[in-house]
Amino acid sequence: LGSGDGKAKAERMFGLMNGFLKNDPYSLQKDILDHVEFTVPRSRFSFDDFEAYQACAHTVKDRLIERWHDTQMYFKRKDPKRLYFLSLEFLMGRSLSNSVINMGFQDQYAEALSQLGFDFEVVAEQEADAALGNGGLARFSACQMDSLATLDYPAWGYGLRYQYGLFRQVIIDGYQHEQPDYWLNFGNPWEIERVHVSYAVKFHGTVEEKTIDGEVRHDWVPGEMVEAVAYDNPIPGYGTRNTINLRLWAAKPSGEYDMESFNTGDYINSVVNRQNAETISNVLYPDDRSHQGKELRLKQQYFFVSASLQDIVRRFKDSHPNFENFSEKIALQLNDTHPSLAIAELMRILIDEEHLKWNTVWKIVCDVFSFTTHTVSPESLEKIPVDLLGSLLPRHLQILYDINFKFMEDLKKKIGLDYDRLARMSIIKEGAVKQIRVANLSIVCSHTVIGVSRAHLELLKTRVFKDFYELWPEKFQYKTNGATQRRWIVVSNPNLCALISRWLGTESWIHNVDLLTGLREHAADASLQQDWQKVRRMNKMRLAEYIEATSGVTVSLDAMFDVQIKRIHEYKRQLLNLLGVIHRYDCIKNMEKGDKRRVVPRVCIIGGKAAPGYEVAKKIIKLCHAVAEKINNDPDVGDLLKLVFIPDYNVSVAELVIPGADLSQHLSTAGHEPSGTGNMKFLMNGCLLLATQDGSTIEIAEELGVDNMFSFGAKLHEVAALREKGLAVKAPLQFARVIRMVRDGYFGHKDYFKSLCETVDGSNDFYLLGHDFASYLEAQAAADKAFVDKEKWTRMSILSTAASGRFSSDRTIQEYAEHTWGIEPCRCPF
Ligand code: T68
Repeated sequence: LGSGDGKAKAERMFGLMNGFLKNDPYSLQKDILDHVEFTVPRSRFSFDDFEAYQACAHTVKDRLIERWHDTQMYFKRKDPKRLYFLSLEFLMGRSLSNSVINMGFQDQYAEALSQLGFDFEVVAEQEADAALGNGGLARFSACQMDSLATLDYPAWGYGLRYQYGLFRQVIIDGYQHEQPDYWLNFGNPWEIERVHVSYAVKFHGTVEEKTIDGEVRHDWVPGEMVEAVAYDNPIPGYGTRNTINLRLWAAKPSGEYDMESFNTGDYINSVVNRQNAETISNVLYPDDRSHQGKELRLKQQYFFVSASLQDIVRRFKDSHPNFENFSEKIALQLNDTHPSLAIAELMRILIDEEHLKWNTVWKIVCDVFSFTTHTVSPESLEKIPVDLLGSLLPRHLQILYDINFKFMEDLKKKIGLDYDRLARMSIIKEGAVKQIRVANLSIVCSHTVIGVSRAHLELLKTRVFKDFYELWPEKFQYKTNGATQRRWIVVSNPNLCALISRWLGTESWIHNVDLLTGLREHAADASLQQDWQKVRRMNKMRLAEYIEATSGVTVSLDAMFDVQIKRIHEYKRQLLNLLGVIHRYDCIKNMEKGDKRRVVPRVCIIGGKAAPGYEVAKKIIKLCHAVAEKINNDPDVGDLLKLVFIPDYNVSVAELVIPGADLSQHLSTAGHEPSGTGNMKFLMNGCLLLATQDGSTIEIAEELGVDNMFSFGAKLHEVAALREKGLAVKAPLQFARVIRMVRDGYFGHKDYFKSLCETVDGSNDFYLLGHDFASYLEAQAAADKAFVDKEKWTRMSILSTAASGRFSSDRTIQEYAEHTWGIEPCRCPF
């Protein structure tokens, strides 16, 4: 805190604060009421659940800020190597319960609120999800932030503060409609607006070359300037004071630049044009790949990386005299290719603004970046039209050409004049429309390229990035994804959490999740089994109430709750699930009355959003509703089979659904799911998996034993062989029969479903639904059989939770920290 005057001042300030904020229930109550009265502001004699939530959130934020300051001050003093995690998407969900639990004030808050006449759970449910992301990639970013904070790593996340998150899904007549997600409408008590932390981000214009002292300098004169303003979101670790930061940028009109246009006299239009700047951070692009080549998307990407890098370089310069040890002090993680313009931006800043030499900067760049890819399909790799980039970011295009020229020269020395391979590996794709291959750029300029599961790395090595792997095998690694047990057990399944702690005799598993293996020895214990079943039934009850409220369907708690929740996509094969349901229905319909007694009752639950432009996915949603309509109203079926679609699937809905699931389905065609993380969350919660051998499920099966799950479907090498044969596979008769039912209009909407049926017809059946159908039904039958044996099912359920330790994002983050980023824990001691 400095010396002399500074120190005396600091001591006086500290005295005035009277120590840290107090966290006993009485102090919390007082603080909550203060916020009700002065922040919300409502009268302390009259406020509702939502206002209680707002006030409560502000008291939590105050405490977070305190810890945040301490942590950041400590980082500054210690100056450890820092990680900056760059991601265009974070699916944070709700913050209240998570923050209170991580800070350790859960009981105090519950008591404080209860004495004020409120229920903590009800208050927490008032919070809107922060849905600044699409799916797995974005939720994984959020899990990683929790683990980084908990493991005391000196890290920050950077992203965009979208005004509208992922669209809300509304179902009308069984069809998906998209509505905007007005998540900031009632304010966001969690964020801290930093009006003083802002940077100008330039676009368009021209690049002028000047020679100064014999050196060529590039002066980019922009045609447009937008201000990036920081909004900080504190992320508390569990069981530590460490609180890290997620800094999100919002676009605002630039203060200085537009004087000229105002002087031209068209005042109104000038104001309107300035305001247009804000559109940059307006809305998250839904992942339908159609955004490729869109100017606004490119602007978003550059806006966010430019502001982040300006901020990172400024912070570095604050405490370092020069850039000599930049790469010893900073690791930059590219979360997929979306932030990869950061490479060119760092080069631009260091060369054009800091006047470092090209070779020096090149070395820095190659030492700081690591790149994780979350895709398997070469077609979905991002490409930017050269013309678009040249017009929006003229200086960056020059830099990219320079990088590519140097890379191509080096490559020729290594592989000779193999023009096909050179063309494939080039960062610039030649052709009628020249394009930048962003993945190639990311690989060339990163020290490490990371796959998200072992199987994913194999695909990268042998298919997606084969040429690069052969050139630089040492660059390629895998770090299997994970999920944080804090959110996915402690917050979302408190009863299971308490039960686990009781049986393990400790709560330490919450930050040392390997301890969960300790449950294995008790898996057959009758008393644990009984408690386990009780907890699971309570969770099912909660889910059943939610189903009734959202879809009007009453379900039996004795039925197996069978869940598939994730983005709707052909490769994830929700259609296979639906065809299985139709088959089950058909069997029940054709059964003798007496045989029905042997049917294991099921509630089939599907949830997920379809990208707005993805027709096939939207038809799958409609089919689900059409089939549900028929089955749920058929008196021949009753409680033996129900089908429900849960609308507007998001993080909070997942928190409710996952703990209540008996069985969960992960049906991707082998070789198509890079990792998957939903499977891990179900596993943690003791839900059995019915899955293909794909992505991280392969590793789950190894950890759990394949006998403890229901595995089916073509394996990776078989998929390849089948496709080579031109998919000349005969689908089983049952498959043809269920398809015919849909095609012939048994569920109505005959014309509408025609093209959907065609997607799985013979040689069109790219995702092999026909081929896998028989083994899928066998796996389903095995699940039915196991479910009837309560003792066996419960044992498998306990073993699932016991095997989930390896799939914690704590393990993932520790591996990244040690093998990729080279960062060490820095624990704030205050
Ligand atoms: C997912 N990818 C993978 N992408 O599909 C999943 N894409 O297997 C994996 O577990 C997860 O990433 C985490 O590694 C995505 O979620 C996107 O959401 C996305 C968004 C924009 C553009 C492209």
